[in-house]
Amino acid sequence: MISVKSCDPFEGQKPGTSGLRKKTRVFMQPDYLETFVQSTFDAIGGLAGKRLVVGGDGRYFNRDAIQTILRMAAANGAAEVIVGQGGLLSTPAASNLIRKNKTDGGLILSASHNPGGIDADFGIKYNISNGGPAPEGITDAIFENTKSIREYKTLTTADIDLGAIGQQTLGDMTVTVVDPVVDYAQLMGQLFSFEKIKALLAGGFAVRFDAMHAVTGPYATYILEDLLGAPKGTVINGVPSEDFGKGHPDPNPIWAKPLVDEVMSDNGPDFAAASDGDGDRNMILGKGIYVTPSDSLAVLAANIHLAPGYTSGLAGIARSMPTSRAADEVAKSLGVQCYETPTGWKFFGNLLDDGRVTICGEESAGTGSDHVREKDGLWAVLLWLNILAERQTSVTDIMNSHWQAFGRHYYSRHDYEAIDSEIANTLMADIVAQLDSLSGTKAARLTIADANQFAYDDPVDGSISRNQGLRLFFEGGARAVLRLSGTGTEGATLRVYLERFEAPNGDLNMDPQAALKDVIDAVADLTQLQTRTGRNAPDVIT
Ligand code: G16
Repeated sequence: MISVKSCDPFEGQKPGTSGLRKKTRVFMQPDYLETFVQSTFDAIGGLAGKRLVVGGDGRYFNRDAIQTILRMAAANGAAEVIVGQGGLLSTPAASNLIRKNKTDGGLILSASHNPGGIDADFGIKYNISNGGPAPEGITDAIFENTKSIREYKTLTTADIDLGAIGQQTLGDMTVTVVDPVVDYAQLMGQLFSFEKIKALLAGGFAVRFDAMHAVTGPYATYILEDLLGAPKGTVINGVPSEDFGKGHPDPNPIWAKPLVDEVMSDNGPDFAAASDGDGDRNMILGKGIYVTPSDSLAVLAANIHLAPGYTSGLAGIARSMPTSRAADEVAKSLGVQCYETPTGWKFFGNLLDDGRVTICGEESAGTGSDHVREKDGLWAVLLWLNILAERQTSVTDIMNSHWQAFGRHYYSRHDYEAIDSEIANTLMADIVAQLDSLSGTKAARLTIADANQFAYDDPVDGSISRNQGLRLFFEGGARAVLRLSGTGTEGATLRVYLERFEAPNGDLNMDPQAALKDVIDAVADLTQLQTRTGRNAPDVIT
Protein backbone atom coordinates (compact mmCIF):
# COMPACT_ATOMS: atom_id res chain seq x y z
CA MET A 1 0.00 0.00 0.00
CA ILE A 2 1.58 3.29 -1.07
CA SER A 3 0.35 6.70 0.07
CA VAL A 4 -0.46 9.04 -2.76
CA LYS A 5 1.38 12.33 -2.72
CA SER A 6 -0.78 15.25 -3.77
CA CYS A 7 -1.91 14.30 -7.25
CA ASP A 8 -4.95 15.40 -9.23
CA PRO A 9 -4.73 13.74 -12.66
CA PHE A 10 -7.75 15.50 -14.11
CA GLU A 11 -6.74 18.88 -12.65
CA GLY A 12 -10.29 19.40 -11.47
CA GLN A 13 -11.73 18.82 -14.94
CA LYS A 14 -13.89 15.88 -15.85
CA PRO A 15 -12.37 13.43 -18.34
CA GLY A 16 -13.14 14.03 -22.01
CA THR A 17 -14.43 11.55 -24.55
CA SER A 18 -11.49 9.17 -24.20
CA GLY A 19 -10.29 8.80 -20.64
CA LEU A 20 -7.25 10.73 -19.51
CA ARG A 21 -4.87 12.41 -21.98
CA LYS A 22 -1.96 14.52 -20.86
CA LYS A 23 1.63 15.28 -21.72
CA THR A 24 3.86 12.21 -21.29
CA ARG A 25 6.01 13.91 -18.66
CA VAL A 26 2.87 14.59 -16.64
CA PHE A 27 2.05 10.87 -16.74
CA MET A 28 5.62 10.06 -15.68
CA GLN A 29 5.33 12.01 -12.43
CA PRO A 30 5.40 9.86 -9.29
CA ASP A 31 1.95 8.45 -8.45
CA TYR A 32 0.23 10.06 -11.41
CA LEU A 33 -0.62 6.98 -13.48
CA GLU A 34 -1.12 5.04 -10.24
CA THR A 35 -3.76 7.51 -9.06
CA PHE A 36 -5.79 7.01 -12.22
CA VAL A 37 -5.39 3.24 -12.20
CA GLN A 38 -6.32 2.76 -8.52
CA SER A 39 -9.26 5.16 -8.94
CA THR A 40 -10.42 3.06 -11.88
CA PHE A 41 -10.08 -0.24 -10.00
CA ASP A 42 -12.04 1.27 -7.09
CA ALA A 43 -14.69 2.68 -9.46
CA ILE A 44 -15.48 -0.80 -10.76
CA GLY A 45 -15.87 -2.30 -7.30
CA GLY A 46 -12.30 -3.51 -6.87
CA LEU A 47 -10.35 -6.06 -8.87
CA ALA A 48 -10.48 -9.16 -6.68
CA GLY A 49 -10.76 -12.26 -8.87
CA LYS A 50 -11.27 -10.18 -12.02
CA ARG A 51 -9.67 -10.51 -15.44
CA LEU A 52 -8.49 -7.64 -17.61
CA VAL A 53 -6.95 -6.98 -21.02
CA VAL A 54 -4.09 -4.46 -21.12
CA GLY A 55 -2.24 -3.04 -24.11
CA GLY A 56 -1.35 0.13 -25.89
CA ASP A 57 -0.24 1.71 -29.12
CA GLY A 58 3.47 1.42 -28.38
CA ARG A 59 4.15 5.09 -27.79
CA TYR A 60 6.86 6.27 -25.38
CA PHE A 61 6.12 5.13 -21.78
CA ASN A 62 3.79 2.34 -22.98
CA ARG A 63 5.90 -0.51 -21.61
CA ASP A 64 6.67 1.18 -18.28
CA ALA A 65 3.01 2.02 -17.79
CA ILE A 66 2.05 -1.60 -18.48
CA GLN A 67 4.51 -2.91 -15.87
CA THR A 68 3.02 -0.49 -13.34
CA ILE A 69 -0.51 -1.57 -14.19
CA LEU A 70 0.39 -5.27 -13.95
CA ARG A 71 1.89 -4.82 -10.47
CA MET A 72 -1.12 -2.84 -9.31
CA ALA A 73 -3.57 -5.35 -10.80
CA ALA A 74 -1.79 -8.17 -8.95
CA ALA A 75 -1.74 -6.21 -5.69
CA ASN A 76 -5.45 -5.50 -6.10
CA GLY A 77 -6.20 -9.22 -6.35
CA ALA A 78 -6.84 -9.64 -10.10
CA ALA A 79 -6.91 -13.25 -11.32
CA GLU A 80 -5.49 -12.67 -14.80
CA VAL A 81 -4.32 -9.93 -17.13
CA ILE A 82 -4.04 -10.62 -20.86
CA VAL A 83 -1.39 -8.41 -22.50
CA GLY A 84 -0.40 -7.96 -26.13
CA GLN A 85 3.16 -9.06 -26.89
CA GLY A 86 5.55 -6.14 -26.51
CA GLY A 87 2.72 -4.28 -24.79
CA LEU A 88 1.06 -3.70 -28.16
CA LEU A 89 -2.66 -3.87 -28.85
CA SER A 90 -4.62 -1.71 -31.23
CA THR A 91 -7.76 -0.31 -29.64
CA PRO A 92 -10.12 -2.46 -31.75
CA ALA A 93 -7.96 -5.54 -31.11
CA ALA A 94 -8.14 -4.84 -27.36
CA SER A 95 -11.91 -4.53 -27.65
CA ASN A 96 -12.01 -7.87 -29.48
CA LEU A 97 -9.84 -9.58 -26.84
CA ILE A 98 -12.07 -8.31 -24.02
CA ARG A 99 -15.13 -9.73 -25.79
CA LYS A 100 -13.56 -12.96 -26.95
CA ASN A 101 -12.05 -13.82 -23.56
CA LYS A 102 -15.07 -12.48 -21.66
CA THR A 103 -12.85 -10.43 -19.36
CA ASP A 104 -14.26 -7.88 -16.93
CA GLY A 105 -12.76 -5.03 -18.93
CA GLY A 106 -9.47 -3.60 -20.07
CA LEU A 107 -7.07 -0.70 -19.91
CA ILE A 108 -5.94 0.80 -23.20
CA LEU A 109 -2.89 3.04 -23.31
CA SER A 110 -2.94 5.59 -26.08
CA ALA A 111 -3.36 9.24 -26.86
CA SER A 112 -4.84 8.14 -30.16
CA HIS A 113 -3.89 10.44 -33.03
CA ASN A 114 -1.84 12.78 -30.81
CA PRO A 115 1.96 12.61 -31.23
CA GLY A 116 4.07 10.39 -28.98
CA GLY A 117 7.40 10.82 -27.20
CA ILE A 118 8.67 12.11 -23.90
CA ASP A 119 7.67 15.64 -24.88
CA ALA A 120 4.44 14.65 -26.57
CA ASP A 121 1.26 12.96 -25.37
CA PHE A 122 0.17 9.88 -23.45
CA GLY A 123 -3.25 8.58 -22.44
CA ILE A 124 -5.19 5.83 -20.75
CA LYS A 125 -8.79 4.73 -20.73
CA TYR A 126 -10.89 1.98 -19.22
CA ASN A 127 -13.12 -0.23 -21.37
CA ILE A 128 -15.93 -2.30 -19.91
CA SER A 129 -16.81 -5.96 -20.44
CA ASN A 130 -18.66 -5.33 -23.72
CA GLY A 131 -15.31 -4.13 -25.10
CA GLY A 132 -16.36 -0.50 -25.34
CA PRO A 133 -15.29 2.72 -23.62
CA ALA A 134 -16.62 3.11 -20.09
CA PRO A 135 -19.92 4.98 -19.95
CA GLU A 136 -20.23 8.28 -18.09
CA GLY A 137 -21.36 6.60 -14.85
CA ILE A 138 -17.95 4.92 -14.56
CA THR A 139 -15.84 7.81 -15.87
CA ASP A 140 -17.58 10.12 -13.39
CA ALA A 141 -16.84 7.67 -10.57
CA ILE A 142 -13.16 7.50 -11.62
CA PHE A 143 -13.03 11.27 -11.63
CA GLU A 144 -14.61 11.48 -8.15
CA ASN A 145 -12.19 8.86 -6.80
CA THR A 146 -9.15 10.78 -8.04
CA LYS A 147 -10.21 13.67 -5.83
CA SER A 148 -10.24 11.67 -2.61
CA ILE A 149 -7.73 8.83 -3.15
CA ARG A 150 -5.15 8.51 -0.40
CA GLU A 151 -3.32 5.31 -1.29
CA TYR A 152 -2.83 2.69 -3.96
CA LYS A 153 -1.82 -0.94 -3.93
CA THR A 154 1.21 -2.30 -5.73
CA LEU A 155 3.92 -4.95 -5.44
CA THR A 156 7.68 -4.74 -5.53
CA THR A 157 8.60 -7.24 -8.24
CA ALA A 158 10.81 -7.58 -11.29
CA ASP A 159 9.37 -6.64 -14.67
CA ILE A 160 7.33 -9.18 -16.59
CA ASP A 161 8.88 -10.25 -19.91
CA LEU A 162 6.39 -8.75 -22.36
CA GLY A 163 8.20 -10.33 -25.29
CA ALA A 164 7.50 -13.93 -24.29
CA ILE A 165 4.18 -15.33 -25.46
CA GLY A 166 2.61 -17.55 -22.82
CA GLN A 167 1.76 -17.44 -19.13
CA GLN A 168 3.81 -15.97 -16.30
CA THR A 169 2.97 -15.32 -12.67
CA LEU A 170 3.03 -12.04 -10.82
CA GLY A 171 2.18 -12.46 -7.14
CA ASP A 172 -0.97 -14.59 -7.29
CA MET A 173 -1.98 -13.26 -10.69
CA THR A 174 -1.51 -14.85 -14.09
CA VAL A 175 -0.12 -12.67 -16.85
CA THR A 176 -0.94 -14.08 -20.28
CA VAL A 177 1.08 -12.54 -23.09
CA VAL A 178 -0.66 -13.05 -26.45
CA ASP A 179 0.13 -12.33 -30.09
CA PRO A 180 -1.62 -8.98 -30.63
CA VAL A 181 -2.59 -9.68 -34.25
CA VAL A 182 -3.89 -13.24 -34.73
CA ASP A 183 -7.28 -13.05 -32.99
CA TYR A 184 -8.06 -9.79 -34.72
CA ALA A 185 -7.05 -11.14 -38.14
CA GLN A 186 -9.26 -14.17 -37.54
CA LEU A 187 -12.24 -11.93 -36.83
CA MET A 188 -11.63 -9.96 -40.02
CA GLY A 189 -11.49 -13.24 -41.95
CA GLN A 190 -14.97 -14.09 -40.64
CA LEU A 191 -16.47 -10.75 -41.67
CA PHE A 192 -14.95 -10.27 -45.11
CA SER A 193 -14.36 -12.34 -48.22
CA PHE A 194 -10.59 -12.66 -48.15
CA GLU A 195 -10.89 -14.73 -51.34
CA LYS A 196 -12.53 -11.88 -53.27
CA ILE A 197 -10.10 -9.27 -51.92
CA LYS A 198 -7.19 -11.58 -52.76
CA ALA A 199 -8.44 -11.90 -56.33
CA LEU A 200 -8.85 -8.11 -56.62
CA LEU A 201 -5.27 -7.57 -55.47
CA ALA A 202 -3.93 -10.37 -57.64
CA GLY A 203 -5.55 -8.64 -60.61
CA GLY A 204 -3.26 -5.66 -60.12
CA PHE A 205 -5.51 -3.38 -58.06
CA ALA A 206 -2.89 -1.29 -56.26
CA VAL A 207 -3.29 -0.48 -52.59
CA ARG A 208 -1.19 1.64 -50.27
CA PHE A 209 -1.71 1.60 -46.50
CA ASP A 210 0.08 4.15 -44.31
CA ALA A 211 0.42 2.85 -40.75
CA MET A 212 2.01 6.17 -39.76
CA HIS A 213 4.68 4.36 -37.66
CA ALA A 214 1.91 3.37 -35.30
CA VAL A 215 0.20 0.25 -34.02
CA THR A 216 -1.58 -0.87 -37.21
CA GLY A 217 1.76 -1.66 -38.89
CA PRO A 218 1.89 -5.31 -37.76
CA TYR A 219 -1.86 -5.81 -38.27
CA ALA A 220 -1.89 -4.35 -41.79
CA THR A 221 1.30 -6.12 -42.85
CA TYR A 222 -0.02 -9.49 -41.70
CA ILE A 223 -3.51 -9.09 -43.16
CA LEU A 224 -2.84 -7.17 -46.38
CA GLU A 225 0.56 -8.55 -47.37
CA ASP A 226 0.78 -12.00 -45.73
CA LEU A 227 -2.85 -13.16 -45.87
CA LEU A 228 -4.24 -11.24 -48.84
CA GLY A 229 -1.13 -11.32 -50.98
CA ALA A 230 -0.65 -7.59 -51.57
CA PRO A 231 2.91 -6.90 -52.75
CA LYS A 232 5.56 -6.17 -50.11
CA GLY A 233 5.68 -2.43 -49.60
CA THR A 234 1.90 -2.06 -49.75
CA VAL A 235 2.11 -1.10 -46.08
CA ILE A 236 4.31 1.91 -45.50
CA ASN A 237 5.62 3.22 -42.17
CA GLY A 238 4.67 -0.20 -40.82
CA VAL A 239 7.01 -0.55 -37.85
CA PRO A 240 5.56 1.02 -34.68
CA SER A 241 7.91 3.53 -33.10
CA GLU A 242 7.72 5.27 -29.75
CA ASP A 243 7.46 8.71 -31.32
CA PHE A 244 5.66 7.63 -34.51
CA GLY A 245 8.71 8.54 -36.60
CA LYS A 246 8.45 12.03 -35.07
CA GLY A 247 5.17 12.40 -36.91
CA HIS A 248 1.61 13.07 -35.96
CA PRO A 249 -0.31 9.77 -36.34
CA ASP A 250 -3.53 11.44 -37.43
CA PRO A 251 -4.94 10.00 -40.66
CA ASN A 252 -6.13 13.13 -42.40
CA PRO A 253 -5.00 15.07 -45.49
CA ILE A 254 -2.76 17.31 -43.38
CA TRP A 255 -0.80 14.75 -41.38
CA ALA A 256 -0.83 12.02 -44.03
CA LYS A 257 0.00 14.46 -46.84
CA PRO A 258 2.62 12.28 -48.59
CA LEU A 259 0.01 9.53 -48.98
CA VAL A 260 -2.56 12.00 -50.30
CA ASP A 261 -0.03 13.45 -52.74
CA GLU A 262 0.77 9.95 -53.99
CA VAL A 263 -2.84 9.03 -54.55
CA MET A 264 -3.54 12.30 -56.32
CA SER A 265 -0.63 11.76 -58.74
CA ASP A 266 -1.05 10.16 -62.18
CA ASN A 267 0.60 6.90 -61.24
CA GLY A 268 -0.75 6.67 -57.70
CA PRO A 269 -2.46 3.54 -56.30
CA ASP A 270 -6.11 2.70 -56.94
CA PHE A 271 -6.91 2.78 -53.25
CA ALA A 272 -5.10 4.19 -50.24
CA ALA A 273 -5.80 4.39 -46.55
CA ALA A 274 -4.19 5.35 -43.28
CA SER A 275 -4.86 4.72 -39.62
CA ASP A 276 -3.96 6.52 -36.41
CA GLY A 277 -1.79 5.87 -33.34
CA ASP A 278 -4.04 3.20 -31.82
CA GLY A 279 -5.63 1.91 -35.01
CA ASP A 280 -9.21 2.96 -34.49
CA ARG A 281 -9.40 5.79 -37.02
CA ASN A 282 -9.22 5.57 -40.80
CA MET A 283 -8.78 7.76 -43.84
CA ILE A 284 -9.99 6.46 -47.21
CA LEU A 285 -8.69 7.64 -50.58
CA GLY A 286 -9.13 6.48 -54.15
CA LYS A 287 -7.11 7.45 -57.20
CA GLY A 288 -7.62 11.23 -57.33
CA ILE A 289 -10.23 11.37 -54.58
CA TYR A 290 -10.45 11.91 -50.81
CA VAL A 291 -13.51 10.36 -49.18
CA THR A 292 -14.76 12.32 -46.16
CA PRO A 293 -15.40 10.14 -43.10
CA SER A 294 -19.08 11.15 -43.21
CA ASP A 295 -19.39 10.03 -46.84
CA SER A 296 -17.44 6.87 -46.07
CA LEU A 297 -19.96 5.94 -43.38
CA ALA A 298 -22.83 6.47 -45.83
CA VAL A 299 -21.19 4.43 -48.61
CA LEU A 300 -20.25 1.60 -46.25
CA ALA A 301 -23.80 1.51 -44.86
CA ALA A 302 -25.28 1.40 -48.36
CA ASN A 303 -22.98 -1.44 -49.47
CA ILE A 304 -22.24 -3.42 -46.31
CA HIS A 305 -24.53 -6.29 -47.37
CA LEU A 306 -21.88 -7.16 -49.99
CA ALA A 307 -19.56 -8.43 -47.24
CA PRO A 308 -20.21 -11.98 -45.94
CA GLY A 309 -20.45 -10.90 -42.30
CA TYR A 310 -23.31 -8.54 -43.07
CA THR A 311 -25.42 -10.26 -45.73
CA SER A 312 -28.56 -9.86 -43.65
CA GLY A 313 -28.25 -6.07 -43.88
CA LEU A 314 -28.39 -3.44 -41.21
CA ALA A 315 -30.43 -3.19 -38.02
CA GLY A 316 -29.83 0.56 -38.01
CA ILE A 317 -27.14 3.22 -38.35
CA ALA A 318 -25.70 5.59 -35.75
CA ARG A 319 -23.62 8.69 -36.28
CA SER A 320 -22.32 11.37 -33.96
CA MET A 321 -24.21 14.65 -34.19
CA PRO A 322 -21.47 16.67 -35.96
CA THR A 323 -21.11 13.93 -38.61
CA SER A 324 -22.84 14.89 -41.87
CA ARG A 325 -26.34 13.67 -42.51
CA ALA A 326 -25.30 11.60 -45.54
CA ALA A 327 -25.89 8.38 -43.58
CA ASP A 328 -29.43 9.53 -42.73
CA GLU A 329 -30.32 9.40 -46.44
CA VAL A 330 -29.07 5.81 -46.66
CA ALA A 331 -31.01 4.83 -43.54
CA LYS A 332 -34.14 6.38 -45.02
CA SER A 333 -33.77 4.42 -48.25
CA LEU A 334 -33.15 1.17 -46.32
CA GLY A 335 -36.10 1.81 -44.04
CA VAL A 336 -33.97 1.64 -40.89
CA GLN A 337 -33.41 4.17 -38.14
CA CYS A 338 -30.43 6.54 -38.02
CA TYR A 339 -29.52 7.51 -34.45
CA GLU A 340 -27.78 10.81 -33.73
CA THR A 341 -25.51 10.63 -30.67
CA PRO A 342 -23.06 13.00 -28.97
CA THR A 343 -19.39 12.87 -29.99
CA GLY A 344 -17.61 9.92 -28.40
CA TRP A 345 -17.70 6.25 -29.34
CA LYS A 346 -19.03 5.32 -25.91
CA PHE A 347 -22.46 6.65 -26.91
CA PHE A 348 -22.79 3.90 -29.54
CA GLY A 349 -22.28 1.13 -26.98
CA ASN A 350 -25.88 0.83 -25.77
CA LEU A 351 -27.29 0.97 -29.31
CA LEU A 352 -24.93 -1.81 -30.44
CA ASP A 353 -25.52 -3.95 -27.34
CA ASP A 354 -29.27 -3.55 -27.77
CA GLY A 355 -29.09 -4.68 -31.40
CA ARG A 356 -30.51 -1.37 -32.65
CA VAL A 357 -27.61 -0.53 -34.95
CA THR A 358 -25.05 -2.48 -36.97
CA ILE A 359 -22.78 0.29 -38.21
CA CYS A 360 -21.64 3.54 -36.58
CA GLY A 361 -19.46 6.39 -37.64
CA GLU A 362 -18.06 9.76 -36.77
CA GLU A 363 -16.73 12.69 -38.76
CA SER A 364 -13.47 12.35 -36.81
CA ALA A 365 -12.45 9.42 -39.02
CA GLY A 366 -14.04 6.66 -36.97
CA THR A 367 -16.14 3.89 -38.47
CA GLY A 368 -17.06 0.55 -36.97
CA SER A 369 -19.73 -2.06 -36.49
CA ASP A 370 -21.12 -4.47 -33.94
CA HIS A 371 -18.09 -6.79 -34.37
CA VAL A 372 -16.32 -4.92 -31.52
CA ARG A 373 -17.25 -1.91 -29.39
CA GLU A 374 -14.64 0.52 -30.70
CA LYS A 375 -14.17 2.20 -34.01
CA ASP A 376 -11.91 0.14 -36.20
CA GLY A 377 -9.55 1.57 -38.83
CA LEU A 378 -8.49 -1.64 -40.60
CA TRP A 379 -12.05 -2.99 -40.52
CA ALA A 380 -13.15 0.05 -42.56
CA VAL A 381 -10.28 -0.48 -45.00
CA LEU A 382 -11.15 -4.16 -45.47
CA LEU A 383 -14.85 -3.40 -45.90
CA TRP A 384 -13.99 -0.86 -48.60
CA LEU A 385 -11.78 -3.45 -50.32
CA ASN A 386 -14.51 -6.09 -50.08
CA ILE A 387 -17.02 -3.67 -51.65
CA LEU A 388 -14.54 -2.70 -54.39
CA ALA A 389 -13.89 -6.37 -55.07
CA GLU A 390 -17.63 -7.04 -55.41
CA ARG A 391 -18.48 -3.97 -57.44
CA GLN A 392 -15.37 -4.12 -59.65
CA THR A 393 -15.22 -0.37 -60.01
CA SER A 394 -13.19 2.59 -58.74
CA VAL A 395 -13.58 4.64 -55.57
CA THR A 396 -14.46 7.68 -57.72
CA ASP A 397 -17.23 5.76 -59.46
CA ILE A 398 -18.59 4.53 -56.16
CA MET A 399 -18.69 8.08 -54.80
CA ASN A 400 -20.27 9.56 -57.93
CA SER A 401 -22.95 6.91 -58.10
CA HIS A 402 -23.64 7.34 -54.38
CA TRP A 403 -24.11 11.11 -54.76
CA GLN A 404 -26.27 10.62 -57.85
CA ALA A 405 -28.54 8.33 -55.85
CA PHE A 406 -28.62 10.15 -52.50
CA GLY A 407 -27.38 13.70 -53.15
CA ARG A 408 -24.14 15.08 -51.74
CA HIS A 409 -23.58 16.49 -48.27
CA TYR A 410 -20.71 18.91 -48.79
CA TYR A 411 -18.80 18.82 -45.55
CA SER A 412 -15.72 20.24 -43.89
CA ARG A 413 -14.31 20.67 -40.40
CA HIS A 414 -12.26 23.72 -39.45
CA ASP A 415 -10.11 23.39 -36.33
CA TYR A 416 -8.63 26.22 -34.31
CA GLU A 417 -6.05 24.46 -32.17
CA ALA A 418 -4.43 25.30 -28.84
CA ILE A 419 -6.32 28.54 -28.39
CA ASP A 420 -6.59 30.20 -25.02
CA SER A 421 -9.16 28.23 -22.99
CA GLU A 422 -10.77 31.33 -21.57
CA ILE A 423 -11.25 32.86 -25.02
CA ALA A 424 -12.75 29.61 -26.31
CA ASN A 425 -15.09 29.21 -23.35
CA THR A 426 -16.26 32.84 -23.54
CA LEU A 427 -16.85 32.55 -27.27
CA MET A 428 -19.05 29.50 -26.75
CA ALA A 429 -20.83 31.04 -23.75
CA ASP A 430 -21.63 34.20 -25.71
CA ILE A 431 -23.39 32.21 -28.42
CA VAL A 432 -25.22 30.12 -25.84
CA ALA A 433 -26.46 33.34 -24.23
CA GLN A 434 -27.98 34.45 -27.55
CA LEU A 435 -29.37 31.08 -28.65
CA ASP A 436 -33.04 31.86 -28.04
CA SER A 437 -32.94 35.03 -30.09
CA LEU A 438 -30.99 33.75 -33.09
CA SER A 439 -33.86 32.41 -35.21
CA GLY A 440 -34.54 34.77 -38.07
CA THR A 441 -31.18 36.57 -37.64
CA LYS A 442 -29.04 37.18 -40.71
CA ALA A 443 -25.45 35.94 -40.66
CA ALA A 444 -23.52 37.07 -43.75
CA ARG A 445 -25.65 35.83 -46.68
CA LEU A 446 -27.63 33.23 -44.71
CA THR A 447 -30.54 33.43 -42.29
CA ILE A 448 -30.55 31.32 -39.13
CA ALA A 449 -33.65 29.12 -38.98
CA ASP A 450 -32.93 27.57 -35.59
CA ALA A 451 -30.12 27.37 -33.04
CA ASN A 452 -29.75 25.09 -30.05
CA GLN A 453 -27.44 22.98 -27.93
CA PHE A 454 -27.54 19.29 -28.71
CA ALA A 455 -28.83 17.01 -25.95
CA TYR A 456 -29.10 13.24 -26.23
CA ASP A 457 -31.67 11.00 -24.58
CA ASP A 458 -30.22 7.51 -24.67
CA PRO A 459 -33.13 5.35 -25.90
CA VAL A 460 -31.72 2.28 -24.17
CA ASP A 461 -30.92 3.40 -20.62
CA GLY A 462 -32.79 6.70 -20.55
CA SER A 463 -29.72 8.75 -19.55
CA ILE A 464 -29.58 12.31 -20.80
CA SER A 465 -26.40 14.04 -21.98
CA ARG A 466 -26.74 17.80 -22.37
CA ASN A 467 -24.60 20.55 -23.88
CA GLN A 468 -23.09 18.33 -26.56
CA GLY A 469 -22.39 21.04 -29.15
CA LEU A 470 -23.94 24.20 -30.56
CA ARG A 471 -26.04 23.72 -33.64
CA LEU A 472 -26.92 26.44 -36.13
CA PHE A 473 -29.47 25.49 -38.76
CA PHE A 474 -29.77 27.86 -41.69
CA GLU A 475 -32.69 28.48 -44.01
CA GLY A 476 -32.17 26.32 -47.09
CA GLY A 477 -30.85 23.39 -45.02
CA ALA A 478 -27.19 24.20 -44.33
CA ARG A 479 -25.86 23.51 -40.85
CA ALA A 480 -22.91 24.56 -38.72
CA VAL A 481 -21.87 22.99 -35.42
CA LEU A 482 -19.44 24.44 -32.90
CA ARG A 483 -17.82 22.28 -30.27
CA LEU A 484 -14.77 22.28 -28.02
CA SER A 485 -12.60 19.20 -28.46
CA GLY A 486 -12.33 16.75 -25.59
CA THR A 487 -9.05 15.22 -26.75
CA GLY A 488 -6.55 18.08 -26.93
CA THR A 489 -3.75 18.38 -24.40
CA GLU A 490 -2.95 22.07 -24.83
CA GLY A 491 -5.37 24.97 -24.34
CA ALA A 492 -8.67 24.52 -26.18
CA THR A 493 -9.41 23.31 -29.68
CA LEU A 494 -12.48 24.81 -31.28
CA ARG A 495 -14.04 22.66 -33.96
CA VAL A 496 -16.38 24.18 -36.53
CA TYR A 497 -18.30 21.60 -38.57
CA LEU A 498 -19.83 22.84 -41.81
CA GLU A 499 -22.38 21.11 -43.98
CA ARG A 500 -24.61 21.84 -46.96
CA PHE A 501 -26.77 19.43 -48.96
CA GLU A 502 -26.84 19.35 -52.75
CA ALA A 503 -29.66 17.31 -54.29
CA PRO A 504 -28.89 14.53 -56.83
CA ASN A 505 -29.76 16.80 -59.74
CA GLY A 506 -27.51 19.64 -58.45
CA ASP A 507 -23.81 20.36 -58.90
CA LEU A 508 -22.15 17.33 -57.31
CA ASN A 509 -18.55 18.13 -58.20
CA MET A 510 -17.73 21.42 -56.52
CA ASP A 511 -14.73 22.12 -54.35
CA PRO A 512 -16.09 21.59 -50.80
CA GLN A 513 -14.65 24.85 -49.42
CA ALA A 514 -16.27 26.79 -52.28
CA ALA A 515 -19.53 24.90 -51.85
CA LEU A 516 -19.51 25.80 -48.15
CA LYS A 517 -18.47 29.44 -48.49
CA ASP A 518 -21.79 30.88 -47.34
CA VAL A 519 -21.82 28.71 -44.22
CA ILE A 520 -18.18 29.55 -43.44
CA ASP A 521 -18.92 33.27 -43.77
CA ALA A 522 -22.09 32.98 -41.67
CA VAL A 523 -20.18 31.39 -38.77
CA ALA A 524 -17.43 34.01 -39.02
CA ASP A 525 -20.00 36.79 -39.00
CA LEU A 526 -21.94 35.40 -36.07
CA THR A 527 -19.02 34.46 -33.82
CA GLN A 528 -16.24 36.83 -34.91
CA LEU A 529 -14.09 33.84 -34.10
CA GLN A 530 -11.10 34.89 -36.12
CA THR A 531 -10.84 38.27 -34.40
CA ARG A 532 -11.46 36.71 -31.01
CA THR A 533 -8.98 33.88 -31.40
CA GLY A 534 -6.44 36.04 -33.20
CA ARG A 535 -6.25 33.49 -36.03
CA ASN A 536 -6.71 34.42 -39.68
CA ALA A 537 -7.58 30.91 -40.68
CA PRO A 538 -8.19 27.49 -39.17
CA ASP A 539 -5.07 25.49 -38.24
CA VAL A 540 -6.45 22.35 -39.81
CA ILE A 541 -9.10 21.99 -42.50
CA THR A 542 -10.39 18.52 -43.24
C1 G16 B 1 -12.09 10.19 -29.39
C2 G16 B 1 -13.31 9.35 -29.30
C3 G16 B 1 -14.13 9.56 -30.55
C4 G16 B 1 -14.45 11.01 -30.73
C5 G16 B 1 -13.22 11.83 -30.66
C6 G16 B 1 -13.60 13.26 -30.54
O1 G16 B 1 -11.35 9.76 -30.50
O2 G16 B 1 -12.94 7.99 -29.20
O3 G16 B 1 -15.26 8.77 -30.48
O4 G16 B 1 -15.06 11.25 -31.95
O5 G16 B 1 -12.47 11.52 -29.52
O6 G16 B 1 -12.49 14.04 -30.46
P1 G16 B 1 -12.63 15.57 -30.13
O7 G16 B 1 -13.34 15.70 -28.81
O8 G16 B 1 -11.22 16.04 -30.13
O9 G16 B 1 -13.44 16.17 -31.25
P2 G16 B 1 -9.90 9.14 -30.38
O10 G16 B 1 -9.60 8.55 -31.73
O11 G16 B 1 -9.07 10.35 -30.05
O12 G16 B 1 -9.98 8.14 -29.28
